[in-house]
Parts: sequence; C-alpha cells; structure tokens
Amino acid sequence: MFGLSRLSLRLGGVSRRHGDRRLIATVVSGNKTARQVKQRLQVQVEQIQSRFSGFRPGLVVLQVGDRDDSNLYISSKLKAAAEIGINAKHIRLPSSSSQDEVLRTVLGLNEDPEVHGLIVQLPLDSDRLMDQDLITNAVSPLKDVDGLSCVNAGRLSRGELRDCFLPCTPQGCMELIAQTGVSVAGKQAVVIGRSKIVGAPMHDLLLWNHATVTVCHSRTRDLPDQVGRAEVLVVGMGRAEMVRGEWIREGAVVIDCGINHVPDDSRPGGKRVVGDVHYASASQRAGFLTPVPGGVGPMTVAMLMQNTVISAQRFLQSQTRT
Ligand code: NAP
Ligand code: L37
Repeated sequence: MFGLSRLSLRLGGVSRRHGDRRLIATVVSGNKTARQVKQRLQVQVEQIQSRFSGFRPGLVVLQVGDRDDSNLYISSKLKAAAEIGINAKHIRLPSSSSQDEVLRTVLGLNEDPEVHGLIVQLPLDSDRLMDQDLITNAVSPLKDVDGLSCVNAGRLSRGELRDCFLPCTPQGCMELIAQTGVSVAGKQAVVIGRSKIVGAPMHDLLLWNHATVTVCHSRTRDLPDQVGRAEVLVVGMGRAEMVRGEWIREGAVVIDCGINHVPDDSRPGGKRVVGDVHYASASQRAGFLTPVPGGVGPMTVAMLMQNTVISAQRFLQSQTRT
C-alpha cells in the first residue's frame, strides 16, 4: 500500500519511519526546563529585592514525621529556594504530634507576614489519626502554593485558572508539554490516576486548555485500549513500568509522573528509580517522552518556586494598595 512502511514523517523534531522499530521519541528534559524556570525566577527575585529593599519571598515546608522520600524531596526544594533567593524554612513535627498540634502550626504560619508560601509535605508520616484534607484545607488559600486546598482546587475545576495556585506536578507537566510545541487544544488526552495531587488537577488543566480528556483509574477496564487513543498521555499511578510501549499511540506526547524504586543489584544502593511507563519500549512509539529521573520531578520543584514568587508578588501588591 503506497510503500507506507517506508513513509518518512517528521514528528518530534526527528526523522522517523512508520512500520519499523526505529522510531525514537524526543526526550523532554525536566532538568533542563526546570533550570531555565529557576534562572528566570532568580532574576525576578533580584528585581523584587532591589525594588522593595531586601524583601525576600518566604516559603515554609511543613513535614510530619521522617519519611526518607519526603526528606529527599524537601532537600531539593530547600536547595532550589536558596539558589533563587527565596527564604525557605523546613519545620519538622514529630510523628507523635497530634492533629491539633499540626493544625495550630498551620494556623500560626497563616498569620506570619514573612511566609508567602506554605506547603504540608504529603504523605503525612504520623502515629496518630490525621485527617489529611482537614490539614491541607487549613492552609490559607492565599499561601497554598501546593494548590491543594478546596478553594484553589475548586477554582481550577471551574476553569478559573488565573485566580488560583495550580498544583505543582500537573503544572510542571503542562510546562513540559508546552516544550514539545504540541498544542493540547482539541487533542485526545488520557490521564492515568485521579489523585488530588496529580491526576485530578491534571484532568482539569488539560480540560481548560481545551483537550478532550479521559481519566483512567484502578477500576478502568482495558487500560491498553484507553492508552492507545491518547495523543497526549499523562501517567501518575505509582506502578513501576506498567504502561508498555505497545499500548501507546504512535507519535504521542507521553509524560511520566511515576517515581518508583525497584531493586537493582548493579546499583550502589541496591535499587534504582523508574517511572510508571516502560521507557525503552515507549521510546519506540511516542513522539515525545519524559525520562525518570530528570523529567517531571525537577519540574515539581521548579513550579513550587514559581508559585512562591507569585504569592510574594501578590502579597506586595496587596501591601502597596493599602
Ligand atoms: P496515588 O494517590 O496512589 O494515586 C494513584 C492513582 O493511580 C489512583 O487514582 C489509582 O486509582 C490509579 N491506579 C493505581 N493502580 C492503577 C492501575 N493498575 N490501573 C489504573 N489506575 C491505577 O498516587 P499519586 O500521589 O497520584 O502519585 C502517582 C505517582 O506519581 C507515584 O509514582 C508518585 O510517586 C508520583 N508522584 C510524582 C511526583 C513528581 O513530582 N514527579 C509528585 C507526586 C507524585 P484509584 O483512584 O482507583 O485508586
Ligand atoms: N508540592 N510535592 C508537593 N507537595 C507534596 O505534598 N508530596 C508532595 C509533593 N511531591 C513531591 O515533592 N514530589 C517530588 C517527586 C520527585 C522529585 C521532587 C519532588 C524529584 O526531584 N525527583 C528526582 C529524583 C528522583 C529520585 O531519585 O527519587 C527526579 O529526577 O525525578
């Protein structure tokens, strides 16, 4: 049929062939994009500082307990903040803390004028009964740079995107999609996962950027069939390498949020990090693909910094108005 198997297409910035196994997706680097975002923010913070004599955006990361993964993510957030000029503070409450103690800490930070961004690092690592939603909702919507409070999530779900803080991971995914040059408007998008931090806000962002969105979850029948329809695929399920290349529509934009530690005796720590997408096979089908590590993870950190700078700017505007 018209030599289709030898038809050369230009997709993803590279020459590729249909019908053979030599399609190699363009890698969408989160490390590179995050670096660019942080450089831009650093300049903005310098400008704010010179205009408002020494003012610094302030961020607090509140942690309950001592999870190893949270410790790692928090240290990259503190490092990024220091690079940019954000005044970041880490408060760690013991896992024996009561819910009231956590709530009191949040309410105190809500009142602190030097704190412009406040996040509660999830999941909570507590020995006591905790209502996670109650705690994330206690954060003032004006300081909720994780975008997890009902007020911000509600605004996002209604498409009021300018007035809210967007959750960091989905916002980072949108930035990575933008890097590909592919517009999501009118496209078939599939999100795997419906959590409050990844899947649900990802659906909202794609929807209000005019994609037609399907959300899959653990009760979805025939996941490979759904995946095969996606021109844009965002995966946040926490299942190591579950999405196989053979499921993926040729040329699709594939964004992998998964962070999974799998045993690997050849590595010094005896394990390595992989995504929810099987990278080697996916790179033979996708047009664009994010790596793990070095994909969505660094963008999550960069978007937290961006939200904090936006929050500080809004704070300054509210001060100069009065
Ligand atoms: P989560 O709260 O556990 O949610 C997982 C979602 O995936 C749920 O909606 C679940 O469905 C769905 N799911 C699980 N198994 C499935 C299956 N076999 N088929 C279809 N759907 C399935 O996890 P999360 O917090 O959203 O995180 C998801 C992944 O992203 C994890 O690997 C996490 O480490 C990673 N993550 C990365 C970043 C980053 O910055 N890169 C940030 C946050 C999270 P149900 O709703 O039906 O249970
Ligand atoms: N904002 N983010 C916010 N709030 C929360 O409550 N849990 C949570 C959250 N998640 C989060 O911080 N995730 C995260 C995940 C990965 C990285 C950073 C943040 C990251 O930098 N990952 C690296 C390294 C991965 C590894 O070696 O484990 C990466 O390149 O993907």
